[in-house]
Amino acid sequence: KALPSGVIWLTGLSGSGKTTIAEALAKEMRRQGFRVDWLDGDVTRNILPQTGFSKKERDAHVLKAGFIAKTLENNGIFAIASYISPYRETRDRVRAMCRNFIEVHVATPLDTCEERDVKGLYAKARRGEIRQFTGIDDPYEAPKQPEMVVDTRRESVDQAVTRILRCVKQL
Ligand code: GGZ
Repeated sequence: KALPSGVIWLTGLSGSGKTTIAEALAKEMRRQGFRVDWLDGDVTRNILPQTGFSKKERDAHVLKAGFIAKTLENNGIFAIASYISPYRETRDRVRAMCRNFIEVHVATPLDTCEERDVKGLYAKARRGEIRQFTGIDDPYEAPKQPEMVVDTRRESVDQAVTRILRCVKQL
């Protein structure tokens, strides 16, 4: 049986661990013979135009990424997408474009993300140097029925990858 294609959509706060999980997942899936492409918010933001953080701009960014993801899926590739993608309705619009859509909520709580503050962005947001920062002065709407929830406080990256792969293999 041919390996399936699909879209694995990682959503969560900045610093929740989306990029780390996406990278490990892509590596493991390639090792297992899947054709994989990985789209990351931080990367596509610098490539796709319309890079601001208003609702309108975030929605446009997420929909463009969703369009690329579904195009990859239609061509036999597994797209792994890591985006804050804070708006539920917009994620659901992406879901509707795809055939096999696995929404993974990387549900690391705000206080943990803020404690880690890998890039110092939360500190800047608290000082008001960055506006419209997700979780601080901009909303994050958690998925209501994601295919999977990952809590990086309780689960290692490898464990999360293993569970996501189990979901993939049920397709
Ligand atoms: C949220 C911001 C902001 C604001 C800059 N709000 O964790 P990071 O640093 O490395 O990745 C985040 C990235 C957000 O890009 P996304 O494309 O994932 O967002 S969205 O889906 O909403 O389009 C973060 C950084 O940019 N960053 N300013 N105000 N994150």
